[in-house]
Amino acid sequence: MTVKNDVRITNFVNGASADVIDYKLYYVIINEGGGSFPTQVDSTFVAYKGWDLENEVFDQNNQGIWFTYPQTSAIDPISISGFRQIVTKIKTPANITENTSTGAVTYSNYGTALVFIPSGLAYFSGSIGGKSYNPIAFQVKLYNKKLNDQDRDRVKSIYEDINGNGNFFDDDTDGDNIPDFLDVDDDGDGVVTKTEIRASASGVLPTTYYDFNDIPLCNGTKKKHLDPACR
Ligand SMILES: [Ca+2]
Ligand SMILES: [Ca+2]
Ligand SMILES: [Ca+2]
Ligand SMILES: [Ca+2]
Repeated sequence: MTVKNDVRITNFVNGASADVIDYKLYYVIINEGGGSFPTQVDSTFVAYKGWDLENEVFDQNNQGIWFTYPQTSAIDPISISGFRQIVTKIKTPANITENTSTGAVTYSNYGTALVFIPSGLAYFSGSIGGKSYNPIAFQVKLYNKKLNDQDRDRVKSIYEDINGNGNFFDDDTDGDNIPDFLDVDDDGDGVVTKTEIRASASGVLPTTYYDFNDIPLCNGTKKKHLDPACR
């Protein structure tokens, strides 16, 4: 498939990488998986093995490690663009079971793929793997995922890709350059989203996450938190 480099300079809407090249990402889905696809902004628990062109393994994790994008702290592991983009093409396991006596976790029917990543979507001139400007290959296994609410406005990030194109950085309802999934006041009406999505009848703050469908509409059309005409 042809992809763009999704590396960002900032998390603002206009913070995309200056790299506009079309890259070819070659991949083989070994098993699609029996669960569900993660989005760009979900946390993913991934086991992987990476090879360079000399067929040497330069990085490997068999147990799985959590990746969160965008990174929430400097200690989060950094994933490369080609790696991130392939993980959204496979599904989580159909079942995750833990052996209560040994603690061993078994993932059944998880998504796994093999991907060849051109250097522009990999470490580029970085030192990981020690091979600058070389393409690399990864096998990835998606063991689990977690939905996030990056801006803590009680609307899960998966519901903040308003135009539904899989890119969370191009949705900016109020045009203030902060994408909706990172904006505490999505429609810029001065009332924060987590207040605005209160059920209008009770006025009570949701104690758990709202199902997106339960967020009240403004004048029967747009969701309240996305329409500055209602607050
Ligand atoms: Ca949110
Ligand atoms: Ca979008
Ligand atoms: Ca905004
Ligand atoms: Ca608002």
